[in-house]
Amino acid sequence: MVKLVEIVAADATIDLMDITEVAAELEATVEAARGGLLAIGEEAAGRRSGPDQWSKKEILGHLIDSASNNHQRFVRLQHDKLLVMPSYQQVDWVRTQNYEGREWRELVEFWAAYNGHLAHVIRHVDESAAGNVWKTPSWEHNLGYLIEDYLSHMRHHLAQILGSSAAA
Ligand code: NI
Repeated sequence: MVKLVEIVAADATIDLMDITEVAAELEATVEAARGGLLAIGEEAAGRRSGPDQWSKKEILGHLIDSASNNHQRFVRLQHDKLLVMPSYQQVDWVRTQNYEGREWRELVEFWAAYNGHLAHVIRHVDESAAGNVWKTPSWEHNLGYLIEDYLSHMRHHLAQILGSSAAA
């Protein structure tokens, strides 16, 4: 497989993997986390540690939002070299969808299934599109970076939910 090394040179702060490896790592991360997530009880999943803190349900909701927003990026950036898009207001997304009102188990299974599809999408990405750019009012990154950053971001939040060792 073609390495992303050249095409993400402008986004050089990340560890570079090839696209197939990212897809496999994504699947492995979801598989490793799923059991631990399901072991968390409904009450614990909905508890906030402070008024401005997300509950576990809301953090996982934020990961579902990340999946849906990045799904758009991963597909659309294979059709256009440059997309100028509105910003994604992540706190508003979580609040508006009332993730507190969903059952924890349903959120976990939805998150896992959605990521199964995203791994499939990533595995079939047209690598000639990896340098195509998503531009918002506050940042711009290419597709190769966005794919790797998607996985890093997921691991960061899984560590918040499960404890740092469980999602490493
Ligand atoms: Ni986040």
